Amino acid sequence: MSKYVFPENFVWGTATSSYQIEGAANEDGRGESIWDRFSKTPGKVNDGSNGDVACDHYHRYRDDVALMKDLGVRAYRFSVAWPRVLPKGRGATNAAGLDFYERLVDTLLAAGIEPYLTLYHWDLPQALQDEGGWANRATAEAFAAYADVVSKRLGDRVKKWITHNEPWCAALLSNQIGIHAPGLRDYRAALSVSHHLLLSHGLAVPVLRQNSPGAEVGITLNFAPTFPASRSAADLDAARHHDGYFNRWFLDPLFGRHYPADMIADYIEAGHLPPEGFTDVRPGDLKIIAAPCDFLGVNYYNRTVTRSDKVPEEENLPRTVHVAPRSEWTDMEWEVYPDALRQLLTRLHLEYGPAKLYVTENGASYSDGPDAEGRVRDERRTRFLRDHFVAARRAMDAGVPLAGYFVWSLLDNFEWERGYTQRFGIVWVDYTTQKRIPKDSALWYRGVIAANAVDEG
Ligand code: PNW
Repeated sequence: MSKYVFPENFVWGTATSSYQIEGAANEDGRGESIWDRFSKTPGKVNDGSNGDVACDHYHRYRDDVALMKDLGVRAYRFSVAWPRVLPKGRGATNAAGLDFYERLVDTLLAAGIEPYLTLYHWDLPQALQDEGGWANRATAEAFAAYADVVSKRLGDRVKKWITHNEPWCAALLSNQIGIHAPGLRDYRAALSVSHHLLLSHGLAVPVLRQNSPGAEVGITLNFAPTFPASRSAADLDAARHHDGYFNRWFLDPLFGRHYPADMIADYIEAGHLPPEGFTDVRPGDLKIIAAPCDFLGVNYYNRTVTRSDKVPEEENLPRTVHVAPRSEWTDMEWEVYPDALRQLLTRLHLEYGPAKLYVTENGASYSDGPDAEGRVRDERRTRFLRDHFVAARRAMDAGVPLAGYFVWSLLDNFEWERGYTQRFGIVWVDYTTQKRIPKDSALWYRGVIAANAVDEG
């Protein structure tokens, strides 16, 4: 059995987001968000639920911070609900909303837990959606003004800022595939959204630096490392396209390149962009988007194996590479494939060279609940986390400047279009009583943090 020791000061954390845990959706002046509207539209969330109550964290944040303290967690990544702070998205601020995040931050600091604050984890004020949402360039300006309000209030105490969580989801999953709020299916609009999200990030970076001296500022992307199903030219091209769609489309402009030319060509050919190209990009935008950051946040859950739909499967077979047998899948039907995390971190380091990286989300949905003694034996989650920690540690051996790791999620919570049917927490939540039970994986995680090391099982 080998022991993987992590560097001193490695940041062990947990992560959540506002709409998924807070509840109190109609309290203390919070405005409506696109997720309130979406989840209350019949047919959008598979169990018909919404975030009105969720984990009631808005009222129980002190207990939740105490829980983290007990686990020895050093850092907590959470998000601010924009409509709590600015109910209409811009203009008048809501004092009670800012007060809540100030209480949360002060409670964290008193517990010795460093706040990592995400400004946008998908709960756009509905009032801004009514003006076109992120497809409207003005929303990027509104975001910078919102960043200003939050960082003016908290910038003396919060020193880690994440502008956006997963712009691929906020753009494509939400506006092209349409299974997240606002639930549109319009490829062209989705690409406009992607640009305005990145632009808003670039506009916010200098604002955060100004209001929070000495802070680290970054952005979190979600990644799907892409593997072609075979060595056929068609499958390789499908992998190139998927990598461009999911990963490079966001990475390239953030790291000072143009949007990928191969993707612009594919999109023009498919009619997703006009023949003139990506006309949303105005002179100067790319420079704004490429504002130097202190870190890149990496959310990793699974890989993608791509197979071209242009070629009959049989024709690929003679050159098919070995695709690992699907040893295990989580309840999300996501393949468990830890080594892709090592490969992903190494690739990001070699091809883009961010100053620093954090895994800002990684975790697994498994339904295991309390047994007769009230204990949650979620061995599969422990194994999942352990194998991914080892993969990350091996990337660090190869020189990747990984500074921390945030487990998704602290609590079972509202899993978007899957409602409460998926449980990602290392802490069980009983949604009737709001009782929390640290699962076995949480107790195991406490040991990892205390030892600053993982034993390979
Ligand atoms: C992330 N995909 O969402 C989010 O940041 C979390 O809020 C969420 O709870 C967590 O992962 C688990 O789902 C994703 O389709 C949703 O590739 C969908 C995808 C990726 C990430």
